[in-house]
Amino acid sequence: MSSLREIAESRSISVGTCVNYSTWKDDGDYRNLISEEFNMLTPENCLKWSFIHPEKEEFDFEKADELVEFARENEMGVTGHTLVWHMQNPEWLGEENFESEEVERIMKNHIMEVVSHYSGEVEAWDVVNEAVNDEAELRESIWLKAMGEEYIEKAFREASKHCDAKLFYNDYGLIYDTEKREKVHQLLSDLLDKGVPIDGIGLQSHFIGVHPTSEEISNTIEKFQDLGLEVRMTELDVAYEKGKAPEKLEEKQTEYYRKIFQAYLENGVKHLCLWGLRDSDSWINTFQDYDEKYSDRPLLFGENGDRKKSYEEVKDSIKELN
Ligand code: 9MR
Repeated sequence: MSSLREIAESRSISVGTCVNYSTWKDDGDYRNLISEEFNMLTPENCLKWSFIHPEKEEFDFEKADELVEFARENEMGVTGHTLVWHMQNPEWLGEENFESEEVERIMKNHIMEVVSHYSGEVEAWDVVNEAVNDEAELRESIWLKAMGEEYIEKAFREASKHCDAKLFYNDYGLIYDTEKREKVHQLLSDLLDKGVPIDGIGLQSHFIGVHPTSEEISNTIEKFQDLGLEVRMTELDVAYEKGKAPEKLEEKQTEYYRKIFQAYLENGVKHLCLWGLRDSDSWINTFQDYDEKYSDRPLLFGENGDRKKSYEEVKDSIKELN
């Protein structure tokens, strides 16, 4: 039987998952399943600042290099996640009270070092991640504080100087939170008018507890495509709120997975990435109290690596493409 990867490749589609470095290092089954079933990967954490830039004058590329090498050996694309974010930053960045000019210099230097290190290897970068908060305002961060809104533009311009990778803005909630969507749309539209080099938008699809309709997914994709942006599905998982989880959870989830893929694929989205391989690998299991709030089976593979029904549905939805 053909794998998800084979079906996707026969339709020129990229399907990916995020990859956790420690699990990857320790678990051969994890590695095999990833290279068998996916043709794209996103390092889950090890390209983030706290891992790759642990001290002001020190970069540590070792772990991410191993994942990139694995991707190369297995002919998989790599998405770089992420260059500028408010989370998972190293302590040194917050400890010293850097002047604004210094913060800008540090940010640009980080982008230059990391992006040039992976030039030709990373196919797309999440340059700026989650710059807008749940109140649909620019999110407080060391970057906003030092540079104002211009940090976003500066980050994209810097990245474009050092690689030919596609440059993405990546965020969550844009499909079901209309205010946030409007804000991000306006932001990107203004940046594009100014000639800022942005190639696309990653729609994180953490449908934890919220399940947008196919129409909402389609409308969101179209809205950003109308700006001339490439839309990618990033970070997909489907978890129900405990207590509100439907009785026939697996059936519902399977149905929903199919709908999501159909909506993205029908709108011409060619890169689709899940946020985790097996249910037991999901970030939801260890993030804050999410494991108590949400059902613990959000992905396509069960904890033993068994292929769930949603896996089959996803494959079928790609097969339907001509
Ligand atoms: O999956 C990541 C988890 O291992 C980290 O602890 C967490 C820290 O915030 O980040 C998770 O990944 C996030 C991604 O980088 C950005 N979008 C939301 C993802 C889930 O929180």
